[in-house]
Amino acid sequence: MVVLADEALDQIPLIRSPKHGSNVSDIPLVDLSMPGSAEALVGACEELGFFKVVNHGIPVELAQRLEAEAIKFFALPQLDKEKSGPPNPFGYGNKTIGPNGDVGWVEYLLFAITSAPLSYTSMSFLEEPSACSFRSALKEYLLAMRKLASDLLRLMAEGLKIEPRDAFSRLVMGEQSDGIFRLNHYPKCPILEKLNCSLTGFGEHTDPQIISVLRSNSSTGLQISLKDGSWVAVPPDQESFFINTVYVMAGTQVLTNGRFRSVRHRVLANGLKSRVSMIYFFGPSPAERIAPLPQLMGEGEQSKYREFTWGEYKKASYKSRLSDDRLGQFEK
Ligand code: GA4
Repeated sequence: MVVLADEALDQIPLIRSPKHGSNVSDIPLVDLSMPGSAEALVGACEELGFFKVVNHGIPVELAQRLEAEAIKFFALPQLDKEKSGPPNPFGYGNKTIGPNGDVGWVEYLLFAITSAPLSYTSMSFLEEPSACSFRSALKEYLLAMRKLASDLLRLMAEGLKIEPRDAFSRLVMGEQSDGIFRLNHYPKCPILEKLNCSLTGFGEHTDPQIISVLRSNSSTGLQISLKDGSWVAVPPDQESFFINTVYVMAGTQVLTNGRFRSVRHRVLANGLKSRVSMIYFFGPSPAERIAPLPQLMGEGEQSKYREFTWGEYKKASYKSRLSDDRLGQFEK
C-alpha cells in the first residue's frame, strides 16, 4: 500500500488511468489566417466542441508576462497568499473548488470581470504598489482575450450564416455580461511518480458559459473526453489558445439546440512539472434568456430545452458538483 506523505493529498481523488494517457493527435485546428476558418470553426464545434486556434495575432509575450506574474504570486509564502482568500467564490483558493465538496491539487486566483469599463475583483495583493506590473499584465491580457473571443464568436455566426453577425458576440461583450477569469497553478507532485495512478488537479466538468479561452504553459495535464467516453491528453502548446466553445455552453449547446457539442474536460496533476493555466470564461448577462436561435431551427423543430435565464442556470450549476449533469434539469 502506498502511504501519501501529504495529508491534503488524502482528500483529493486519485484516478485509475495511466499516468501518461494517450495524446489526441487530431484536436481540431482553426487557423485564423486561412480562408474557410469560419467553416472550420463550426465543424470543430459540431464534432467536438473543443479546438485549438493558431495565427490569432496575440503576441506570445502578452501571455508570458501574465504567467510570470502569476508564478511570482504563487511562489509567495502561503500566509501571504491567503490574505487574498478564501474565495467567495472570487479570490485566492487552495485545493477547494467551490462550496460543494470538489477538491483538487490546484491553487488559483479567481476574478469576476465586468465589461464597461473593464474591471476585475480586487484582492489584497493587488492593492500593493508592487503589484503594478501584475495589474497591467492582467488588464492587457484580458483586453486581448475579449478581442479574440469576440472575433471567434463573429466567425461562428458567419460559419452558421446567422444574422446579425454579432448574435453570439453581443451576448458576452455587453455591459452586463458575466465574465470570470481563472489563474490556476497545479504544483508539481513528485510522489505521483511512484504511484500507478493519477491525481485530480481539476475534476471533470463542462464549463457553463458561452465560450472559454484557455492558455497554458508547456506542462501536460489537460484531458478531454471523447464520444466513446475515453479520456485523451491535450498536448500543451503555449503559443496557441484552446477554445471550449460550446462545450460549456449552457449557452451554445442550447442556442444551437444541440447542434454544437460540449466536451467534458479535466486536469490531472503532473508529477514533475508544475502547470500554469489561464482561462477566461465568457458568460452573458444574468437576465439573458437562453433559447435556441430561430435561424438554427428547422421547419417545425421544437426546442430540446425549456427556456431559462443565464442567472437561473448559473445559480443551479453553482449549487452542484463539478461532474454533475447540469443541463439535464433544463431539458424538456
Ligand atoms: C466559474 C468558471 C467556470 O465555469 C468553472 C466554474 C465552477 C463550476 O462550474 O463548478 C465554479 C465557478 C467556476 C466559480 C466558483 C466555484 C467553481 C462553481 C463554483 C461555485 C468551471 C470554474 O472553473 O469556476
